[in-house]
Parts: sequence; C-alpha cells; structure tokens
Amino acid sequence: MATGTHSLNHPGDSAPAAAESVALAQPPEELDLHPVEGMARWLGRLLHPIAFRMVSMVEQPRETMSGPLSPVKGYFRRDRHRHPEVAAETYALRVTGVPNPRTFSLAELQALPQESRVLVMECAGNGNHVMGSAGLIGQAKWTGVALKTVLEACGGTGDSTHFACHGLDPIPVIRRGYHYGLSLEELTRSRALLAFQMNGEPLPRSRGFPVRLVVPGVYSMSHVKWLGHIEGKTAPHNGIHNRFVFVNKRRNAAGKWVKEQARWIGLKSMVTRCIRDGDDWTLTGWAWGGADEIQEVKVSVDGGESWQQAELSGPGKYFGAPDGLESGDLEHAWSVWTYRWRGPASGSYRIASRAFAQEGQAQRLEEDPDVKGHFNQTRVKWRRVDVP
Ligand SMILES: Nc1nc2c(c(=O)[nH]1)N[C@H]1C(S)=C(S)[C@@H](COP(=O)(O)O)O[C@H]1N2
Ligand SMILES: [Mo]
Repeated sequence: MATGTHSLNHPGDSAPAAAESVALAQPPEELDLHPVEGMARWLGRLLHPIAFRMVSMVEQPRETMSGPLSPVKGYFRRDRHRHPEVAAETYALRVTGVPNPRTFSLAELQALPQESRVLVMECAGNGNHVMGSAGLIGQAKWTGVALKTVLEACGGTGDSTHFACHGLDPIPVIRRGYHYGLSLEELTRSRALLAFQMNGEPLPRSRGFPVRLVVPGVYSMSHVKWLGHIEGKTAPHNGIHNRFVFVNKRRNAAGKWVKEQARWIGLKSMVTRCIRDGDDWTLTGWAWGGADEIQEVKVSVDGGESWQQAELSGPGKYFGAPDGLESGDLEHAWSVWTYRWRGPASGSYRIASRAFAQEGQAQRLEEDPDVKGHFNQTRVKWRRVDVP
C-alpha cells in the first residue's frame, strides 16, 4: 500500500482488474451491502434515499466510501431543509456571556491564527435500528480558528461553564435558529473549531457558510452550521435539541430510566465496500470512535459464527505526513481496514465488522439492555451480500 499524502489506494479506486473472469455474463465488480434491519431494508435502495431526503437527510453514497477523506460533493447532510444565504461581507458572530462580549466580522475571525483537523463527523442517529442504513457519516479536513482562540479574544470564559451555539437557519414555526449547547469542559477536551474551510475549499452554503462549529469526537448535532451566536452560560443549555431531540434513556444504578444526551461518538466500525478481486472479494471499511485508539478490527462473513482479523491502518499510517497537520490533529480520524474474503461460493451471506480498542473494549454485538433510543447505537451492523 502506498504511503504519503492522501495516497491510500483502496481496491476499486482504479479500474477493475478482473475482466478476465467471465464465467458469468458481466459479473458484478462490487456487491451491494443490504441492510438487514430498519427502514432501509424495507424501502430498498431506490426508495430509502427519497424517504431520507424528505426529512432533509442525505447519506454518503457508497462510491465515495473509500479513501481517507470524504469528498465535499456527496458528503452526508442533515439539517432542516432551509439553508440560510449568508453574505461574507455582512456576516457577524456575536459572543456573549464572556468578560468582553463582542461581535466578529468574518475578516476579523479569519485574521486569528488558524488550524486544521481531520475528523469523523457522524450524526448521532447514524445507523440506528429505525433507519438501518449507515451513511450519515463522513471524514473531512476542517480549517478555521480554535474556539479557545476566539474566547481568549473576548477576555476568556469568565463565569461561563457552558456554551450554547446558535445557527442562523430559521426553523419553521418557532422561527428561531438551530441551537445546541455543550459544557466548557467538553468544548475544551474536543478542541472545538470554528471552521471556514472543508477539505481546503471554502465552506459550501449547505455546510454552514461562512462559519460552522466542529467538535471533534462529539456527535454532529453539536457541529452547528451558519454559526451566528456563541452564548456563554452559567448552567447547561436547556434547548429543545439538547433536552428532547438528541436524547436516549439509560437505566441508572438504581434501575431508574433517566434521559441521556447524545455526546461522544462510541466505538464503532462498518463494512463500506465489497469489491471483486479475481475469485475473491475485498471488503473494506472504517473503525472509529471510542475513547482510545482502534487496536483491532475483526470481520465475520458467516453471520457471527467465526471472526477473522482484518488488516488495519490508522490515520497516522494511511495519511503519511499530511501538510500542516500534527498527529494530534488526526486524533478523531477513522482507521481503515481491509479483509480478503477468499472465493466464497455463490449464495447469500451476512457480513459485519467489529472494532476493538484497549483490552476489554469491544464494539457491542447486541444492543445495550440499559439504553433505549435512536442515538449512539454502537453495536455491530450486519449486512447481507449476495455472491453471484
Ligand atoms: N444550524 C444548523 N446546524 C446543524 C444542523 C441544523 O439543522 N442547523 N443539524 C445538525 C445535525 S443533526 C447534523 S448530523 C450535522 C450535519 O452536518 P452536515 O449537514 O454538514 O453533514 O449538522 C448539525 N448542525
Ligand atoms: Mo444529526
């Protein structure tokens, strides 16, 4: 495998090399990964994207599910349909609840020291048991100003222990912008960034032009687009998305079900593609999330009866030394894995991957009996493939 900047070659990126095996008329070079549960299973490949679009959800297409960075075109999207048109010249970011409240123009923000991070961005509802599919995820390089730098320019955080971030997109009926709050501790730990660029390009309008928040390691409901106001508070933000929308219930030690907000991305992995290699198939995928570095990925091609080791490559390895990035800037990037599935007979198979971090940390096989809800569903995702 080639190393160096952005040169990860996944099978399928180049022209298929198996044209000589012509046992069947035009055998498929790539297999569909059918969801085995949820809406996507029932609606099928054509209908489910339409259904998703109706609620303003667009999944990353399979074709872009390889390589270190997800292209801007085709990057997953999740919002409330209305994308405000914000002009760079009149854009203003208000920061309140800090010792020196102030407003920044775009030029003022861009004059501050900039940094870049590569990270997995994942909707908290990605791959849940209702949707069944798993494309509300992408990895991009974001460039902008650290939230810390912006707050320092306002005299620090003062008494504020929490920050609500408000978008400029009007939500119908309530007519207030989208907003989400995190604690100062969470924003500091994640090294949150106010991004102006995605993969080296100016932020497209649908991505929150001109400025969006990026919170590495935290599910992306917190990555507020069209950021218009950062509001320092002395108590947790009680907005609708924090309290009602992105919440699960968890059974506590006393056996009581209590609300739990979606936060840090859990330990996960998925099979992204299944590409022909002669009589074999090469499975590729990603592993990400969790508190520690991914140590190992295992693959099952027999519905979980047996598990085999996949070849794993962490971001430090597959990126080589990307321009202007330090290893800490890749901390929340995915690991990629490949597995060569040798000559399966024709038939229908259940396949999945499973991520392991430090000893004792393994991606769940079954749903956590102490959690109910649609968010942060980390368990192993099975897919059906039909080998011709
Ligand atoms: N202003 C604003 N920011 C938002 C949202 C929104 O509706 N409005 N949706 C959030 C959710 S739920 C997700 S998953 C991510 C999706 O980011 P993307 O559309 O760039 O992929 O944006 C988040 N930021
Ligand atoms: Mo989301």
